[in-house]
Amino acid sequence: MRTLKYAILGLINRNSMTGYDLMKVFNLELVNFWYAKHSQIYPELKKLTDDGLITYETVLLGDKLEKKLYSITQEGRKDFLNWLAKQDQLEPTPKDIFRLKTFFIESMTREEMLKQFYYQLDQRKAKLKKLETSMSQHPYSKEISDIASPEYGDYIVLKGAIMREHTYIDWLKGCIKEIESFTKPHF
Ligand code: FER
Repeated sequence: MRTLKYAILGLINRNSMTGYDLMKVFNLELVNFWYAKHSQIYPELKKLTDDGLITYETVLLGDKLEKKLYSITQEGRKDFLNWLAKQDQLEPTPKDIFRLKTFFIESMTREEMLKQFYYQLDQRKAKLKKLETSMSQHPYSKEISDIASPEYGDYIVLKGAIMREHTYIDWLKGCIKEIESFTKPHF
């Protein structure tokens, strides 16, 4: 499934925008949880246009610069809403290098284990702090309380991320505590 297709349709469904606007939203908002390469976005816009799911008008920006302003077509909106309504099966657990290393922990010394876990813990704490800062400034928690707003979607995604990081941190701390309390002679 071309998920990027739906990310783009979803954004254009909110507002008509140029490729540049779209890129900005990707870089500022979606990038938090949905990374896309710049090089993928323009070809996808072309495909969506060719398929009649979006259309564009050429607008003049300033004196000379022509830009394509994309809007969603009726067919595009139908496709997007169908995709939204579809129920998704769980995907396999995303790959995580640290988890794989953890699996092979028996080949590390106790010192290496702790070093690795403390480093992950530092990074996770920093990430959580960033997320919590975003939450404290989030427009939904401040002034909007309408679940039918784009801000609500971002807010609940962010809330989920904060909960996930708390759980991850608890797991790291639990492992550290266990490793530190373990005193087998060969350590
Ligand atoms: C945000 C929404 C989601 C945000 C971060 C996320 C920094 C992170 C999501 C994740 O890590 O799963 O507004 O702001």
